[in-house]
Amino acid sequence: MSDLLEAKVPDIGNFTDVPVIEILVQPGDRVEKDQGLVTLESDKATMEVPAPATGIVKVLKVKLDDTVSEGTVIGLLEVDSAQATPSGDETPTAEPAPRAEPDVPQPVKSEVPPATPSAPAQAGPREPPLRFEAAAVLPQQVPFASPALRKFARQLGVDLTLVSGSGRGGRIQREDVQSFVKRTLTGGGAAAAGVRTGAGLDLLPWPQVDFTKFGPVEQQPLTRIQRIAGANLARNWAMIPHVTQHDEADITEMEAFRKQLGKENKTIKVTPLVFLIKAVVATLKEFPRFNASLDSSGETLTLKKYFHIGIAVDTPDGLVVPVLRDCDQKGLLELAAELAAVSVQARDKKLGPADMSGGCFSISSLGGIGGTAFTPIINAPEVAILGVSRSKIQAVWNGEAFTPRLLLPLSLSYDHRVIDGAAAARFTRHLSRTLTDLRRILL
Ligand code: CAO
Repeated sequence: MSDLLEAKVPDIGNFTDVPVIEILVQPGDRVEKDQGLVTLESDKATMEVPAPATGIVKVLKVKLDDTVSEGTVIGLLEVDSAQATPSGDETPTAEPAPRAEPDVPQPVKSEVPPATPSAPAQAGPREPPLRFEAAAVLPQQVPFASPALRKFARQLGVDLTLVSGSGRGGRIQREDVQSFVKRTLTGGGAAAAGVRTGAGLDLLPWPQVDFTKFGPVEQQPLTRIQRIAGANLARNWAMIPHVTQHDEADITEMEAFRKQLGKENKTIKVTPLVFLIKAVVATLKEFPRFNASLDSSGETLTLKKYFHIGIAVDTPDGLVVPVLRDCDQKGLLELAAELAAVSVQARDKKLGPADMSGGCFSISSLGGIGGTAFTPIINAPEVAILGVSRSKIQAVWNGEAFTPRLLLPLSLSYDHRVIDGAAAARFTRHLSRTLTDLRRILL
């Protein structure tokens, strides 16, 4: 006696069109109730769609890279009629939340005669299947890790919510679990790690508001880039004690030189940003602590002897930060050409992970748009970021008279665990002087 049972994507919160990244079973495979059938990956969480009952996979209805939403049928399972109405004995040890009747998977086709009257399948009430809790798959709560990695962590008894991921988009890697175990064994402890990952932050739940009560609304899902960038920004803002030091640089002479270069080089557009890159590199050489990364234990600083600068680029899909490598070894024109190329690549969505990794320090320039100052968020694990606003001619007192000078606003956000306020003020002063007198780049 058997039924075909639809295995559907359960409630996965507000996520829709989530890609299938792994097929865990094949037609003909026998699966246990709650065993994963496929893995879905939202921008920050992986989740398995569980088998609704023990049985044989008859049909798989999705393939790799298909996108699915709540209710999408993943496949059909052949289950015996008794299985289709499991008894309480089969309840897994995990705490399944009770479900209302509509969530019980319904047999779609009966290939066999109905069960005998004595069969419990027809007699007793159906036990609800394991609830796939939406809250459990929200990015903030589910570790971003592959099923294999989660299995590895389970074997070691590691709670992945306490582990920081070093992979792309915060994905947890095998080495992250290994170093977590090492830290725990050597006294770092889960509690310390928990605080550092934000697990110890006792935050209020996000306010749930029905905006339609107040007026017409429209919902717009964030793009994938926005969601990934958002998760990183939120972590960096919550975990790094930011302070922003504001300053300004007199770039009157720099601007005259830039205009001169523009006349001489019609093919390459030289914007103030390339001067900033060179001046930042010269300043990082003077202040090596700014060209560094703090490890996840918060105990060791890695000072870098190379100068790879990340540049925040605004694209229609959201913010990306490509990295220009070895900026100390490149001239203004070479950097200008590279900056133009990566900006185009970013806007054409052609940047790969390698193009956006390895940065030492980032610059976010809003000078082309406007503004007088802002507070950029540090791009972890870097320890500082420079925000640049729009330059403006201002009257500056030179000791004898007011003279018109072009002043460029600078906003340096820094990690106060690594950098003191006085060091930050010295950094921006040095940067300002370098921009005012570019010969200092040669020092
Ligand atoms: N003051 C005055 N003018 C400035 C300036 C500044 N600080 N910076 C740039 N400009 C001018 C440029 O000279 C150019 O003018 P011309 O066309 O007359 O020469 C114009 O503004 C436009 O510059 P641009 O923005 O195209 O070029 P850029 O090299 O300055 O910047 C890039 C390139 C890719 C960084 C930029 O296009 C961009 O995406 N900026 C946004 C970054 C961002 O979103 N940061 C926020 C991150 S935090 O949310």
